Amino acid sequence: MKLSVIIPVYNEVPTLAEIIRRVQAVKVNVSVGFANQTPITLEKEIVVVDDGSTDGSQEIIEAAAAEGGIIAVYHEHNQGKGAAVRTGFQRASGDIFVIQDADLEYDPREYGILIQPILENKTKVVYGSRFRGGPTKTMFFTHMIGNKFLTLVTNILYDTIISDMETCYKCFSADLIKDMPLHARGFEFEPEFTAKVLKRGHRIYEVPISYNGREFTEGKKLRPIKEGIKALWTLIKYKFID
Ligand SMILES: Nc1nc2c(ncn2[C@@H]2O[C@H](COP(=O)(O)OP(=O)(O)O)[C@@H](O)[C@H]2O)c(=O)[nH]1
Ligand SMILES: [Mg+2]
Repeated sequence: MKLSVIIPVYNEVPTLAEIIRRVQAVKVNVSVGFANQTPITLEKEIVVVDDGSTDGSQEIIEAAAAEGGIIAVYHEHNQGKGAAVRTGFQRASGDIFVIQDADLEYDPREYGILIQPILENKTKVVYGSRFRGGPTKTMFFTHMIGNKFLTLVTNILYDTIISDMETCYKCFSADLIKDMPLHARGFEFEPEFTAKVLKRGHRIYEVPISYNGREFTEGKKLRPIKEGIKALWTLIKYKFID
C-alpha cells in the first residue's frame, strides 16, 4: 500500500526545505480493524510540483531531488495551485493521495489519522478539518467567515454536513479521480473537487487536524474576496455541469 504526497509549490523558499524534510521524516503507520491491531506501514512517494517559482524554490527542489526520494516536476510558468496539484496527480502512482501545502500550516504527522477511514473501507475520501476540535492557531475572523460561508453553501447545494471545505488536507483513494474531470487552475480546485466528490455520491469523512496558520508577513498569499467569489461560482457551476 503506497501513499502519494503531492506538494504544490509557488515561491515558498522560507518553508520549502523544512516541509520536504518533515514529509520525508514522517512514518505513516495506520492501525486497521479491531482484531489485529499491528499497524500497517505505508510506503510513501513524494511528488513536488513547482508552479513556476521565481524565488529560488526550484533550486531547493533540485537539491532535494538530487539526494533522492522525491519526484520533482516543474511548470514553466505559474499556473495556480489547482494546475499544480493536477500535474501531481498525473505523476503520482500511489493507492492513496494526500495534498500537502508547502508552508508549515498542516502537520504531516497526521497522515495516519487521515488514511485510517479509507483503509477501513468506510469511505474513499477524508478531509482534515480545522473546525472539529483539533489544536488550531486562531487566525483571521474574515477568513473564518468566508470559509464558513463557502462550506455552508457546499452543504446546502450538495446535501451534506462538512465543516471545512477549503482545507488543504484532502486525502483520497487514487481511483476516486480516475474518471473525474478536474479543470481548476487556481484555488477553485477545493470547491471543484468537493463538488464532484459529493455529486458522485461519496460521503466525505472528516477528522480533526491541527492548524498552524501563517501570517501574511510569513508569506500567506490568499486574497479572500476574489477567491471567495470564484469559489462560490465554482460550487454553483458544478451543481449543474461536470
Ligand atoms: N498562492 C499560490 N499558491 C500556489 C500557486 N501554485 C501553487 N501554490 C501552492 O499552493 C499551496 C497553497 O497556497 P498558500 O499560498 O499556502 O495558501 P494560503 O496558505 O491560504 O495563503 C502552497 O503550497 C503554494 O505554494 C499559485 O499560483 N499561487
Ligand atoms: Mg497555506
